[in-house]
Amino acid sequence: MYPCVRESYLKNGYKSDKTKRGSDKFVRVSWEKAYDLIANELKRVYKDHGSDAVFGGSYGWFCVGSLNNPQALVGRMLGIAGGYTSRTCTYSTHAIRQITPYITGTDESTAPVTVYPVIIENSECIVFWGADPINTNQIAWGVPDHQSYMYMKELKEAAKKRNIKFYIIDPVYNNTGLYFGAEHIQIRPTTDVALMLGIANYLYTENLYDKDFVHKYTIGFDEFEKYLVGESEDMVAKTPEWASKICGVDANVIKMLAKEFVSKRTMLMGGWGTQRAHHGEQPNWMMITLASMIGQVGLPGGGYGMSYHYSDGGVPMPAAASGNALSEKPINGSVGAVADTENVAASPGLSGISINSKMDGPWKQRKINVIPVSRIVECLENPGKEYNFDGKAYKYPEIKMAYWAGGNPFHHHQDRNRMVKAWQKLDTFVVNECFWTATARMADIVLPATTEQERNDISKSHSNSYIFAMKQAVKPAGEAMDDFDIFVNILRRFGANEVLAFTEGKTKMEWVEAFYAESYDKAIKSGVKMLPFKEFWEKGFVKFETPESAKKFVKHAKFRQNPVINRLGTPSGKIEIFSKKIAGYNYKECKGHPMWFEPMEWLGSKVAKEFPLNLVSPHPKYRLHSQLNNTWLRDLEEVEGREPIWMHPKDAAKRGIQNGDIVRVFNKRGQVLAGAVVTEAVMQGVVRMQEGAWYDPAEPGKVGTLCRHGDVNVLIPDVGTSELAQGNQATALVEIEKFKGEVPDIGIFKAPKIKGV
Ligand SMILES: Nc1nc2c(c(=O)[nH]1)N[C@H]1C(S)=C(S)[C@@H](COP(=O)(O)OP(=O)(O)OC[C@H]3O[C@@H](n4cnc5c(=O)[nH]c(N)nc54)[C@H](O)[C@@H]3O)O[C@H]1N2
Ligand SMILES: Nc1nc2c(c(=O)[nH]1)N[C@H]1C(S)=C(S)[C@@H](COP(=O)(O)OP(=O)(O)OC[C@H]3O[C@@H](n4cnc5c(=O)[nH]c(N)nc54)[C@H](O)[C@@H]3O)O[C@H]1N2
Ligand SMILES: [Mo]
Repeated sequence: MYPCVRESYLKNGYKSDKTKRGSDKFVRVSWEKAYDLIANELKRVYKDHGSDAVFGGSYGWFCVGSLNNPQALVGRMLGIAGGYTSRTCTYSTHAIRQITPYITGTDESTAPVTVYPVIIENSECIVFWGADPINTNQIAWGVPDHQSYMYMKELKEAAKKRNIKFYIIDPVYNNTGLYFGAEHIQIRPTTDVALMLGIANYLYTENLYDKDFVHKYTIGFDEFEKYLVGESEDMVAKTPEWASKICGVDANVIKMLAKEFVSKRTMLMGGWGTQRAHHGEQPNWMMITLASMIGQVGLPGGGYGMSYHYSDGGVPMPAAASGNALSEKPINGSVGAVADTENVAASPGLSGISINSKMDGPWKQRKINVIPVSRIVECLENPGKEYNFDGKAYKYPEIKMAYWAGGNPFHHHQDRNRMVKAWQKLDTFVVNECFWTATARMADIVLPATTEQERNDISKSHSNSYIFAMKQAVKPAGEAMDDFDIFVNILRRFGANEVLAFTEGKTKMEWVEAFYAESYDKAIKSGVKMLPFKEFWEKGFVKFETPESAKKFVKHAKFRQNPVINRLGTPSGKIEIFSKKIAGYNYKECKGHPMWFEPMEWLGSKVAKEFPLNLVSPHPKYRLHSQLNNTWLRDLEEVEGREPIWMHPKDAAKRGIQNGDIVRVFNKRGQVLAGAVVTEAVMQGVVRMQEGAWYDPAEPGKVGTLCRHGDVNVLIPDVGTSELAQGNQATALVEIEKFKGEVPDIGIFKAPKIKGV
């Protein structure tokens, strides 16, 4: 409701006691006071430590809207004020997005996939591999219009008329398995590469794989082949029996899957659950290798696709997105469609405000440094340390101040206790938020930001079928301000030119109109009709028709037709089962071809003796990450006010735990309370807690304290996937016991007491 400052920060500024973050009282201040504090601190840090010392990478989600994109705006503000350290990659697709451009020349997390109408007509076997599209398509990067649900329903109907076999390869029988009545292949977490190798080895030794495809469309199979049969590296043949011991899937089932995949038109639908893991670079690489051996890449209904679960992937779309649609904000803000755009007819998109857009004059020279997004804590801990990333060596900058707007790092980042400690290295932490999240409570200065209901904006649906007028529905609560205005007011403390560089002389509504005008011009040029702005704003939306051609799109069909003319964007122009480039980096944990590497924590590792349960942390059904956790939606799932943890009946019985018990989940990194849900939907040895439950420390700011509510990231390790992607993980080994003693009340959903209110 009001700008607030932490009490000891208000007294001592950047010299305040940082260990009090989280436990200190907050004091209400005026907006003018808050702006002064921030602008002065920015100036001090720039002067004493340089522009790298300000972290403005501000990763995370936020309300929909092309203008009020707080992340882009905070970057834009800092870029004008004096520069900053930003970030590259996302917690969503860290590994897949770094590895796949080497393999197929494109970021497979956003590359278009064979569309549903083609699947519905042609596929005979559909494999949801670490994917839960029925759950995760609920959201979109933009306004979700949920067209994928219509198609998934059609697919289910089609399966009644002709035989379509559905498999789900997952430690959990998820929403999608349930919806399609899929056969569940229970796999131990983070062992997918072993299973794929077992299938590949069987196809190879039984002579069932497509030699012609491999020969014509891929490169490096001969290197991989040696590894597959045990003539290189570990000198072990990757037989189904070998794989079975690692992944827990019966060797006969592995052989059955191999035969299924080559005898039916098979679509491998890979989610991103497999790559959010130690060595997360390997699964997608190996899946593309396996699909190549099956040989159906480029055929209708066969091959692979790695975005069916996200933002209406597989839905035929009317237009190329020129705005922030297809990917989650690369750092320069110039987001948009990726290389492979065969399926999109030219027509209007909608652009949004971006970090560097039209920032001319002296501001162009401002320095913007970059770190891989999930290495933020490592960076805070190790200023000046050298690290490898994607073939190059870098040095971590020394960060003194961080500004977050749109995102909840005290939910999304791993190893919470380590993070709480690392955060104490910051002189100053500023947060724009709409709610009293765990992150807002760790801030020195908190500014109340409006939500999309409280302001005007414009957005498109992810499927490109609509542009929406997002009209203000209510007045801002309390003294809340739009992020846009907050940054303008900070820049006023720098000068009129700085303000002008930020606003470009436009009011917010003029920006909204300008975004529309850009699309309008594109539409006119490509012969598509659009209403003039005024009429659009009145009516609330414009709709675009999907061209028939988009309903026939088959991924890699053109490449299959002619791999010389339609070569891929890799050095060889083919699918690179062996990558000379990657091999040349000489990384220990990511070599020239896909391989099985033992993850740091899995059911086969030593740690499992002490912590025998493998925790997975998928995306929540009734939230967008941590958003909406402070609403009645909690009542739909929580157990005694705690985030649920799913456990197999046998694992529960062994520990004397019953459905509905409050349990303590712990490992060497930390401890959380959770509510037991005893169910066979999760395989034995595996437990499941969704990401995003609000972090509720019993003693805020204290390292090692109990989280009373069930923030899974207290337990997940913060170790990079490998030197290639430096990505984040989402699994861990844990132990669970019935909670003894008095159950503490939840504190996080009550707003803190504020002095001066
Ligand atoms: N263990 C584990 N951890 C994970 C994952 C996992 O699978 N397992 N998934 C990872 C993934 S893929 C992601 S994308 C991240 C998500 O992590 P985040 O994107 O950080 O999570 P959200 O809860 O969506 O946080 C968005 C915050 O922005 C605020 N907000 C909304 N609108 C506005 C606005 O207009 N202005 C401002 N200033 N603030 C606003 C909301 O109140 C909310 O607190 O989590 C990652 N963390
Ligand atoms: N309702 C809802 N939808 C969302 C979001 C949300 O917060 N809520 N977040 C959105 C965002 S930002 C993103 S990035 C996407 C995330 O999309 P994904 O990353 O695909 O989603 P997850 O739920 O993390 O994982 C998908 C499946 O992988 C399984 N899995 C986990 N580990 C393994 C493993 O080692 N092997 C195998 N085979 N399977 C495994 C999980 O059990 C789950 O069923 O979802 C988006 N959609
Ligand atoms: Mo994500």
